Amino acid sequence: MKIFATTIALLLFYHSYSQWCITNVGPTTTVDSNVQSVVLVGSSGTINFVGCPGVVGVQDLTSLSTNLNAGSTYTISIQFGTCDGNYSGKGQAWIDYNSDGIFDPAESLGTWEGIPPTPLSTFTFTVPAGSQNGATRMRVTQQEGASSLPLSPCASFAWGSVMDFTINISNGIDCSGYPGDFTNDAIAVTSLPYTSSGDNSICYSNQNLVYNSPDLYYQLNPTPLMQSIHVSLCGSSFDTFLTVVDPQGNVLAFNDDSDNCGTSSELTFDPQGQGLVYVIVEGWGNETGAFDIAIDANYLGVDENETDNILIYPNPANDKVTLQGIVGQVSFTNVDGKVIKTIQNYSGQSISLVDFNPGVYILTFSIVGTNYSKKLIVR
Ligand SMILES: [Ca+2]
Ligand SMILES: [Ca+2]
Ligand SMILES: [Ca+2]
Repeated sequence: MKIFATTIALLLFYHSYSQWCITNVGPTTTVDSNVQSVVLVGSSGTINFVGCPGVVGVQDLTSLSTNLNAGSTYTISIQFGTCDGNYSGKGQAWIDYNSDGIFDPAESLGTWEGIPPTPLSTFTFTVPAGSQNGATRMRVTQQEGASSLPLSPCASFAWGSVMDFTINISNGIDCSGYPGDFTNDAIAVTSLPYTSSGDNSICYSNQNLVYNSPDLYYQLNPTPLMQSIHVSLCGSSFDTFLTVVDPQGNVLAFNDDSDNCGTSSELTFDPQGQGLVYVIVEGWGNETGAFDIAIDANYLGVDENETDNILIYPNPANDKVTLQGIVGQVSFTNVDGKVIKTIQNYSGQSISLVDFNPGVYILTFSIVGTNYSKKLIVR
């Protein structure tokens, strides 16, 4: 029931539903105002489209494409006009340069307003040097009766056009070095505690549809000894949103704003019984930027309170560790529950850790007949 309830809660604050907003967008009728032509000569290839008759919704012209180079300047010629009667309207075009599925205001090529017939509109634009290589979309829209500019690329209205074309960008950013775009490419968290940093403002797309903001996917496999897992984005540069899901998409936990660190997100979830889980980092709304992520776990049977006179140093440890206040049998267990090392008669000597992989280990020992566990981190 908990999973069901949180899934419903998430559905309630979905804002829009797809990359490039292609559903419930555009004109609801085919008559009157319409884009009559679009010409864009690229570095190679040309888009040369003649409009009319009108099309309801987003007119999918993504089979038409041209190639643009990041850093170069081009001119697009658009005839805002009509397929029938002439009425006042406004027009605009965008290219999704960072390929995040959002036509951002900063990605506008130019605007038009008037009552057709008006002269051909020519927008000269420079493809930003930081654009993402590969295929992305250009949208050209004309909206009859629109009250103000800029237009929304995702608006639904009665008369006009919304046309999508394909733009292939070269000489920009190669995103092959930016893993984590989706589950098939998730960043593997192989040991806890884990700290890293990321940035969703380039090379990531909107896959987790809670918000339009592009997301980064991390994956981890909780082990049976993990009692709870804590994920923190505290210290991030923008308003973050955090979700944990299982491979079926069931939401295990989510958080918008932490009690501890403002608009950054933070959560704790119960990994018991879970296999693979995905931790998804995105922004609130369209927000993007740099973030810090920290993931740590609490372990079953680790009592940190009742053994104050026990000292494990250094902790985290590198190649050796010393246990103060412990004599007798000591065992080291990894987070999979496997005993890695047992010392029968420990008496304060330095213990070599050269055979230990980096990670979390549980030390178990007994004092006057009571068993205790303590956590040791090997770096
Ligand atoms: Ca964009
Ligand atoms: Ca998202
Ligand atoms: Ca937030």
